[in-house]
Amino acid sequence: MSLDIMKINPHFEEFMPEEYRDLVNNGPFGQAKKVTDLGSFKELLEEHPLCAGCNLAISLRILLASLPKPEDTIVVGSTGCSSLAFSQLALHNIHSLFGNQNAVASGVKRALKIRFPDKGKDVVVMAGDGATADIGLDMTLHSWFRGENITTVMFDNELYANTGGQESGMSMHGTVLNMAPTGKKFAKVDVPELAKASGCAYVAVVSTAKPLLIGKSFRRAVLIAREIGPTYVQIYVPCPTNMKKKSSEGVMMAVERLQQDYAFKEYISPKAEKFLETIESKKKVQEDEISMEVNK
Ligand SMILES: Cc1ncc(C[n+]2csc(CCOP(=O)(O)OP(=O)(O)O)c2C)c(N)n1
Ligand code: SF4
Repeated sequence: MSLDIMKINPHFEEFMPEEYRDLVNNGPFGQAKKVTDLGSFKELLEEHPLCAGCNLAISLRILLASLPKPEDTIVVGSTGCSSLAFSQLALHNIHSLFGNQNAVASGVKRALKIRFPDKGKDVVVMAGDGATADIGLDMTLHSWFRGENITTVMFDNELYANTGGQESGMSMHGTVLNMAPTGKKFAKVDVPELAKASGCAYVAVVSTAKPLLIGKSFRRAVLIAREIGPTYVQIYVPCPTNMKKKSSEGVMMAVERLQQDYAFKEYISPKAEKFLETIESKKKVQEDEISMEVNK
């Protein structure tokens, strides 16, 4: 997609569906939208079929509002609850076979580099913990070993939600689930440490208890992946449905874990740190100039 493609031919304007016109005229394309702007523009995800109170849905909405260039972004998804929302996504997206998402994303990114050598296209994987750290772990790790310029986001709801509640490698030790009635027998896999050891230039651990940090870390991850190397963002997205909680209790589950293992954490490689200093100080100068203009 590009901004040119997003424009409607004036001769067809009156025949286009209202929703589409709204997206072109009021969507985030070509504008730098932020999490705090949510609710003030036409969003890229609407009327999704995920459960009421689903934290995965909340985090997806935040991620989409934080994309640096939605018009030049391709999302690669995998089977799981998140894939049910991708059909409602107003972005280029590919549904890959369960577990293959990082291999597919690597190919897409390489092809786009050849096809559009002068135009950065961001390729972002968004998948569940089962897809990322169990069935797709080899694809995930090997994309990091190869240093692919892609961002991987794991929606960590600590179980296989879409198939009714089996344990995953990311479930906590002892957790009892619909299909793990005697509790999980081993510890949660430490994927952020694996990501660091495997060559990720940026790793963040965050949860729906901290929406602004989801936006900030994801944006950093996408920008660093463009220039430096693979990046990884792990988001705790409690699943009230499978954990037998009320739909209103999901975010509180994330808040409770803030004091435990799901406090915000970031790892930035020295090269990525230098890169961030340059782009974030440039942005600060631009913001200061805008606020000076506004206050004149
Ligand atoms: C190759 C393959 N194996 C197994 C499945 C069955 N399957 C569908 S969704 C799913 C679980 C997904 O779990 P996770 O990645 O954690 O995502 P969630 O549903 O929790 O968001 C499984 C095992 C499948 N669709 N394809
Ligand atoms: S089952 Fe859980 S993860 Fe899946 S849509 Fe419902 S709340 Fe979200």
